[in-house]
This record gives sequence, C-alpha cells and structure tokens, in this order.
Amino acid sequence: MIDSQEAMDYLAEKLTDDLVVASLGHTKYEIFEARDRPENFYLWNAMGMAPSVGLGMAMAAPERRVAILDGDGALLMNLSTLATEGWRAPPNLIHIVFDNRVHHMTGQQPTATSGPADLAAIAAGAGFSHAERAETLAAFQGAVDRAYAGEGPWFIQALVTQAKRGGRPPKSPTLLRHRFEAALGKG
Ligand SMILES: Cc1ncc(C[n+]2csc(CCOP(=O)(O)OP(=O)(O)O)c2C)c(N)n1
Repeated sequence: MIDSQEAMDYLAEKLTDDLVVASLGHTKYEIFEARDRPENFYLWNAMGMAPSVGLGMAMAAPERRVAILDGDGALLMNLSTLATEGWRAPPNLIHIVFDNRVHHMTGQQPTATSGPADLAAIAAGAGFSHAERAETLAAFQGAVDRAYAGEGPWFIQALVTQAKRGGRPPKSPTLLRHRFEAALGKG
C-alpha cells in the first residue's frame, strides 16, 4: 500500500507548467497541501467531473501537459469518461487515480474497487495507450516517471492509504477560475 502523502508529494515535485485538475475528494486537499499553484484547478462538489474537465483542457491546450488527479469514488461515478478519454487520446493527458477504495469524504463507504473492479484494466480496455496499477511507492514513482518521459494518454491507478492532510483550497469558483486563466495568460 502506498502512503497517499508520499505519492502526492512525489507527483507535486514533477509538475512544471502542467495544468492540474483535482477531484473533489481528499485528492484535492492533498495536492493543495503538497503544492498549491495557480495552474491547479480544484473542483468542489462536482463529483466525477475532473476527467471531463481535464480532457477538455488537454484538447484545448495540446502544448501543455494536463494531469487529472482523481478519486476512485468520483471516477466510478463517471466511468464512461474513460471511454471518451481513450477515444480522443490526447498525448498530453495523464489521469491518476488515488484509489483508497472508499468514499473517504462522506464516511468511508466502500467503493467497487474494494471489490473486483480493476480501473487500470478498464482504462486499458477503453483505449489508453498506457495503463498501470501501482501497489508500492516505487511502482508509482516508476509509472509517473515513464508518463513524464513519453507520450500518453496515461492512466495510473495508485492504491493508497486514506489521506491525513485536510487543507482546504479556496472555495470561490470565481477566484479559482480567474487565477487559472491568469496562469494560462488568458486572464
Ligand atoms: C453527485 C454527488 N453525489 C454525492 C456527493 C457527495 N460526495 C462528496 S465527496 C464523495 C466521495 C468521493 O469519493 P472519492 O472520489 O473516492 O474520494 P475520497 O472521498 O475517498 O477522497 C461523495 C459521495 C457529491 N458531491 N456529488
């Protein structure tokens, strides 16, 4: 099992001018505490929508790498998005799921990945050129390194512990949008 903080800290170090869209759960709190930056677009309440937003970003900004940081519960709520990502297949897209196998935010109800659901296999079947499942920090780091060294779309399922960090990003959508647009030079 991967310590969620160590995984997110490793990823945060890799970011250059990448656009990041963070899912509504603890993934968002983790990346906010690991490395808040204007290029991070945090979703509040919009469960399942991070990959839909991130796919749009990747297609609209092909010159920038786009990292979708997702939760298992959120992705399972909008699983069909994997088919669209695999079909449109932007080479600048990396979709990482921090899979803690529960809905941590709402009381730790188990998700389908606590059972047989294999998100990496589903992503591969949906057309991702690379889809890996990481159960150790070394495997996660290796997958991230490979994703950063070549073209995607990449899907990484990281089996993580439940997050302990809980720092809250700004909640104003207007503020988040404006600072994101400014970072893109479109403000
Ligand atoms: C459509 C919808 N249903 C339910 C919720 C309530 N909700 C907020 S976060 C969450 C769980 C998210 O689970 P996961 O993506 O696995 O992230 P974690 O909480 O484990 O970090 C739920 C059910 C919501 N925001 N939207």
